[in-house]
Amino acid sequence: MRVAVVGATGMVGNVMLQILAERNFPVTELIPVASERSVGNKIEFKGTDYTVVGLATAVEMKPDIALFSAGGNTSLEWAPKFVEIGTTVIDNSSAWRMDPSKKLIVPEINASELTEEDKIIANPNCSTIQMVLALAPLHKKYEINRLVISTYQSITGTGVKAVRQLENEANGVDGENAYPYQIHKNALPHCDVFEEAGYTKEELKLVRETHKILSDPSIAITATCVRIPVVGGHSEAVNIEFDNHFTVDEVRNILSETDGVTVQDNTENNEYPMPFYSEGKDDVFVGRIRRDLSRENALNMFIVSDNLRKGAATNTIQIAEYLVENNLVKASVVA
Ligand code: 2RA
Repeated sequence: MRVAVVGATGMVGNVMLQILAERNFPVTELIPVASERSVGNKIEFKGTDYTVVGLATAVEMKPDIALFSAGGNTSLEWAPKFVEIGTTVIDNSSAWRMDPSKKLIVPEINASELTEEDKIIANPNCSTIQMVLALAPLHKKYEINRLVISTYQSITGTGVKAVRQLENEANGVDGENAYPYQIHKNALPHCDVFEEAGYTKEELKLVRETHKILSDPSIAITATCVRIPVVGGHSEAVNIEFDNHFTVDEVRNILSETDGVTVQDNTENNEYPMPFYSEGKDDVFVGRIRRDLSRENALNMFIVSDNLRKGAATNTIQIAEYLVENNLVKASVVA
């Protein structure tokens, strides 16, 4: 496979390269793509140096698959240009997620929806992926009617500048782009821009993307997304109200049997998910599973996952793996 990684020098792009190698994805030729200021730089991938190219050059090189993590504007402008020359695009930005003609995929839930005609495929937002992976089997069994979500999101979701600022603030260095909110010792109730009715784009992504992935716009969903000074992954406290009766043991068993989910739930041993321990792993970790004593058929749980891996790069590459395994993408270059 001739594979382009668009945004190869960014945080998610770097993790994509790492995971392509880790999972031995059938890359016969890598095309690292970045902004003009990085063109010409070398990137090492599986022992071979590749030269970073610009977007126009990458299109001319006719990749079979292009993995995008380069922002919504770049995706909107360039994904169609790759498709024109036959490339299948998997995009990490929010640009295409709510487009009714584009599929929004978490492979364990809805990869079977994909066909050869899907040439731009949207990767959901990190905080959505980890949540729906745990909720999908419970929705199928008990039918969710309401979700109340509070997230505690890693600074890595904001990008490398924010991570650098966190380090600078923690080391008493006023970085040149001083993050004005003292994020190294604060909780910032502001992820992405404010949109309608006082909600941020991040909070509305959780609502809209969950409806689309679970194919159920009737679920009542409300969210508060908070940025906290950790780097290992995103955490979410989720309150779930079902239409039907459940037992906590049943829920634990269903989650334990769900691909990609690990249950960490033994409060006697202080065993529960934490971002420090999810970093570098692909699983979604679920714990603090307990009945909501204030409402019938309601449940609380705590969900943690590495937002750069399953929340972005790994999910993207799992989609690509599904396309290859099901012959939905043809390789122009055979190993
Ligand atoms: C964030 N999910 O955490 C968003 C984008 N990565 O900021």
